Amino acid sequence: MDISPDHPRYKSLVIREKMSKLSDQGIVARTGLIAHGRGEAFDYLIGEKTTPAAKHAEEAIAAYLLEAQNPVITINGNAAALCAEELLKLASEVGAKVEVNIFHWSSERLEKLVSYLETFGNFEILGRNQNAVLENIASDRARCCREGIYSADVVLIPLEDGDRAKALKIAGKTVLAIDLNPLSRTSVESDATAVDEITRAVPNIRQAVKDLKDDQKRRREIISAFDNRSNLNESVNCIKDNLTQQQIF
Ligand code: PTJ
Repeated sequence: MDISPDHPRYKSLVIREKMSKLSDQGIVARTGLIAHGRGEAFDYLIGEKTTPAAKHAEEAIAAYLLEAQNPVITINGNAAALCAEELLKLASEVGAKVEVNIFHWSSERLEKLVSYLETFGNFEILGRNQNAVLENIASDRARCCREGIYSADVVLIPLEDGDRAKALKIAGKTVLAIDLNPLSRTSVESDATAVDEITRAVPNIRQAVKDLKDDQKRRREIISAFDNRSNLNESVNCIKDNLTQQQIF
């Protein structure tokens, strides 16, 4: 489909087309398109920009990743379609492993996603050999890699469902999320949630990694001062403010 760059929602339409194509290829789950729509709706409500609260959470996520002993970034169909290259760059900058972990599970889809990520360069992608099971999770999403998610101390889970965020917490991990919905179980369960669109959030986290790389004292201060619940409240307040300012009639 030809999309005119003059269209006021050009970027959104281009991304939708890409998601749709990758859904045909089996990279994005069909319900991933619905999840994307929910994300777009929340992005509208927060004003389609990084809020000060999101910036603050992105700094905390960078600090947690740099302080981790064994960080892992998990990638599902939506995250791969929207932000693969940036997520892989972030992983190499913080020394994190990358593991494909999907909700709509089939060995064929897992292979497709791992192979898709491998086309972005010389990155090691975990996921083909799921030899461990995360407890307290009912779906196939419990399958994971012993050398990846299973043994990680800090896990970044972009665009995740709430069950898995909770299971990772119960397993004693520090959970970092990117989720446009400040009310989602994932957002609430996590230790730090960036309520931001993934393609804005990941470059911001990468910038914060650059800024904090050589400053462990500052990283520790950021982590100890960060309160996810009050940060989420700030995002909710931002939505409220946006709505009260938009008096259409
Ligand atoms: O590839 P799979 O099989 O692992 O499936 C992936 C999806 C995303 C379908 C699966 O994890 C799922 O169903 O997720 P949920 O429960 O719909 O949660 C996804 C969350 O991501 C929702 O809270 C959305 O608001 C949020 N979201 C969607 N698009 C974006 C987003 N957050 C940030 N940036 C986005 N572009």
